[in-house]
Amino acid sequence: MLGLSQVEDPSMRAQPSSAMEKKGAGAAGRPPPVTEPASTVPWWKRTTVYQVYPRSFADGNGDGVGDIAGILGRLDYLRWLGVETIWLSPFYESPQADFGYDISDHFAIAPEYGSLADAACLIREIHARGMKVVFDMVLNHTSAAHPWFVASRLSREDPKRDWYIWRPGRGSRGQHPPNNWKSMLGGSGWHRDEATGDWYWASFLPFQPDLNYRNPAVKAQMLDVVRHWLEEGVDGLRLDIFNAIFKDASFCDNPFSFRAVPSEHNPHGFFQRNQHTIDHPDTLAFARELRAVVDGIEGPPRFLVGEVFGDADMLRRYCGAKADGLHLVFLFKTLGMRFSGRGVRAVIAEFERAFPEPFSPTYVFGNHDRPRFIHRLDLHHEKAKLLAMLQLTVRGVPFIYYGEEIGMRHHEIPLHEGLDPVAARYRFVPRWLVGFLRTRGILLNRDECRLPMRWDDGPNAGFAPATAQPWLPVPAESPSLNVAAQQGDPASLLSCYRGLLALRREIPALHCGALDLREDSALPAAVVAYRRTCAGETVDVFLNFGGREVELDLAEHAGRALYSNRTGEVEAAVARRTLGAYEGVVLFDRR
Ligand code: TEU
Ligand code: CA
Repeated sequence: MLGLSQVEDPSMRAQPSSAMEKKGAGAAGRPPPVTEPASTVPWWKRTTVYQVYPRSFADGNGDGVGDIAGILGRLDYLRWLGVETIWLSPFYESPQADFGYDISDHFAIAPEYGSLADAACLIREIHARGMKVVFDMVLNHTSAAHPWFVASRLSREDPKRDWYIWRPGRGSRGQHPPNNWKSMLGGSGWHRDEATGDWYWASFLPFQPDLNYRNPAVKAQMLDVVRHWLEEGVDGLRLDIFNAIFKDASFCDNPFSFRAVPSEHNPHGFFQRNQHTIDHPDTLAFARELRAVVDGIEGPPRFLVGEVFGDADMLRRYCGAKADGLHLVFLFKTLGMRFSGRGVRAVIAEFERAFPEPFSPTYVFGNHDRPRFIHRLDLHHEKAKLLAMLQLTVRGVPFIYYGEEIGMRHHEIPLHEGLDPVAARYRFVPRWLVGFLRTRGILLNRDECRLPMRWDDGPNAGFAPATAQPWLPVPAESPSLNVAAQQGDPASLLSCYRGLLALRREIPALHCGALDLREDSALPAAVVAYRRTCAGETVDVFLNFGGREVELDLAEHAGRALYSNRTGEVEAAVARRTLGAYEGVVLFDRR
């Protein structure tokens, strides 16, 4: 068998962490680093990414808030799991009004998460385990508490005035916003400021004023921020609402639209087309400029992944016509994907068409803003295993959101109890509408998908010591919905993820091969089938999205190895005549 058991090392079990003691832990008991397969395909196209939301991952000092020390204590778990790249949501200095997406100092770490030394230690320890690290970067806006904005709002003459987007209001006393532009959350994105009576622009929430990239000093400063963290050893950056960076300089009104609610693949809404506020040609040019900066950094290649919204063709434009823009963009269409043979085939076909080589699609089923996908699967772990098999055998970079590997679900928290500023903004929305939007992939209270990671069945699910009060609730759960319970169970969702991650790592056709989607009328409609090929090696994948057993003659695969998501084991293909409900199989040649 391929080295599927290679990382089978009991010392890699997650342990209740006293992270400080683990910090700087020596090599003793540490698994060997992931060996880089020789390949001409850049690492970031072959990698698997795991998103950590630091506030909710692990609390190292017992104050109820996740922190860097906590993450350090869990790195061996991530290494054991077999993910290759860790993306961390922001932990820079911030008033935490949007839990880190409101930065007040890009060069400092918020004390509740740790220190600069801790961040350096984290980068080092991730690298020591053969993994890569991606930081989150919010270029579009800062916190209103950032010293730049504090200065900017003081007077029209302040040297920092032009660092943000200020306009006089309309009407005789400037009492109306400068134009009709709406923020991404609906309602005017213009906010009048007392000191001068002028209005500033904020694409997201009022305390997140947008920077003015038409001012060369702003651009230069933010490029310095980017360079700084890459030079500190960070392997990539995830770019927050990158589609909003440049606004039209004419400040003309946005045109009317009948669309009420924006969606994953159509960001227009609130009854306007955001023509002048998103996807500006200058933002696309900026993507290329950033790419050049990143490519110019010494050391191993780094990558940029952009959070942008729209249809696949629009998104691809961010990668540059000559693949000279952002390396990757999130494709959120999967979040609304129907769990059916047809639904899945349509998504793969669209991504393959819009992101042919040398571009690469991404496969995302959740993040810190979205409902947890497992609810679309009726909390069914066998369905989740099939989804994992799709995500980890298809062509594209998979992004796994923490907890997906154990089937963590979201829990309903009423808007008025929400700590999320988006929940506060929508606190008068009736409960039925909140529920409806949730089924449509929109979370008005994002606390629901940010609940503490479930490490074990003990107090606070092992996220924080028993005496601590976690920042978000730790709801009662089934005793098997945690890492410790599932690590010991070969039939668990966690074991399935781990097996698939190993398979993907070890078979080049899976992590860098071409994909051929089979549109074969002889196949049952519920079955999605594709072939991955790389340097003469072929791997075939069959995924049954139906709840019934289907016939599948694998005679032509006689002699090959077969890996099933149901057993997590490798068997001989020849004996197979059927695929069970929600069963997926990967067929490959043993070496
Ligand atoms: O999110 C941008 C965004 O538009 C959505 O994902 C939004 O959070 C969601 O539709 C609300 O229901 C990014 C970050 O991912 C998010 O956490 C930040 O709050 C936001 O930007 C501002 O920085
Ligand atoms: Ca803490």
